[in-house]
Amino acid sequence: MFDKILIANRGEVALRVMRAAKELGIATVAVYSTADKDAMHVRLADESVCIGPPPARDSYLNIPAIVAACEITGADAVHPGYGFLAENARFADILEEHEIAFIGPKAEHIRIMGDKIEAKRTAARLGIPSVPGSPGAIANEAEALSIAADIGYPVIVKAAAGGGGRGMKVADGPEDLADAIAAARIEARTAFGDDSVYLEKYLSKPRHIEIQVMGDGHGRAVHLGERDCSLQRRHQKIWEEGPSPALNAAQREEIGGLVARAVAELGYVGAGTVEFLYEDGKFYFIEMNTRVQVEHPVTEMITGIDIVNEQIKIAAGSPLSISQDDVRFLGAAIECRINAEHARTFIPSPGRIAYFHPPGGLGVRVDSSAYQGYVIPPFYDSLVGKLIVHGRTRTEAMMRLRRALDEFIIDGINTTLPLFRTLVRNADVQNGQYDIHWLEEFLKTDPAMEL
Ligand code: MV4
Repeated sequence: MFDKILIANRGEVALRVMRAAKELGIATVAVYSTADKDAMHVRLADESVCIGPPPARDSYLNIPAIVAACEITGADAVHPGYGFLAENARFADILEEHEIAFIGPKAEHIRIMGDKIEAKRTAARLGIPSVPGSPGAIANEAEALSIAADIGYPVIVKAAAGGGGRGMKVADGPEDLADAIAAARIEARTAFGDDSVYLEKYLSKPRHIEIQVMGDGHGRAVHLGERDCSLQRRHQKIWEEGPSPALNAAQREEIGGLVARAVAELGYVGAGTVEFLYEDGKFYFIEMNTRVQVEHPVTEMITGIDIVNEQIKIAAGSPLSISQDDVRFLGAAIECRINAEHARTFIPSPGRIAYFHPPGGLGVRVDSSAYQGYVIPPFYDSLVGKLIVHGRTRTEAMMRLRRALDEFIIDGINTTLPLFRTLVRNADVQNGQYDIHWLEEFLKTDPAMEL
């Protein structure tokens, strides 16, 4: 087992990783930018190292500074959290060259899944269904027109280097295709420095359902069920829940089993999430995330499995401590991402938290690094904390969420708490009747939007 883990991250996820390390008897090192000298992750770590000025590229993305922090403190492993360097294959390679363990998958698998065309090809080879489309990158307009005619319109043009929705354009008919390709290429070149694009049939009203998996690289893998992340705005998830209101136990076992077998065959190491669009009872692979995700607590609440603890043990070479038969799904969990933003305009609201009172009680979990008097810096994401509730049924979880949201007090900054208080009372949300477009449509018609 490791002696000392350096956490190459900040905020709630840095605390999340430290909690798992501490329970395994492992010492922790925090790294921080000068903007984060008063941050809770610095205070709760055994040791801390300042790695640079506020901009992330000079601190949390500064690979030489992070490697130096490992050498200074004698850390033998790095947990990257999510975001920043979590899916940077070069970072994983550099750590290996320095004989520091990367708590995550093999660099090879990070690289494959970072290329969306390669990821789809790999999924297909492993028997995972995906959206009909071009077999690889589009060479020219003529090829695109021919493939689109085969699969039928509307089609979507996606950046091979994309993800998170950037570089995507929909074409409703052949007359739109050339413009869609040109626009997607420009966006892709600007955002990723790579203008390769591919084509897919456009699904008009899917849900976003993702399967949590863990592999140990010894040929074993399990699935931990699904999360429904359809409630999102501009590709930012705001509400995640499990199980999905759209699936039954037989469907869960079928897609979960398929994904777990594929991940085992791939020789995947650690935690991963296989993302699908789900429409008319069918699953279509879109991407795989090779990191622990923001919404992993939803799965932890319904399975009782500590995903970060398992990540650490697997990275240290242990086989998976759980078999598929050990995984039991109990009740329902919902996570709300509380952001430091206005609840209707989503304008960021950094600044001092004048008063902070998190909810508590049975089935309530708050993952946050905020505290009363803390000043949220303007340089990073706007997540203040995550409220996760668990209940024996989805109805119980919803009532608990309503109660916990009413109890949560954050003064001094704007937060998205009021939006969640509205959503938890909404009939469509209560009935689980939503797709990936529901929230943006709702926000257009919500009377509170006028405020
Ligand atoms: C799609 C799609 C419809 N059809 N692919 C957006 C992010 C990227 N990961 C994939 N995305 C989509 N791919 C096909 N063939 C619609 C989306 C999409 C979306 C997907 C998941 C969650 C939210 C979304 C919001 C808009 C569009």
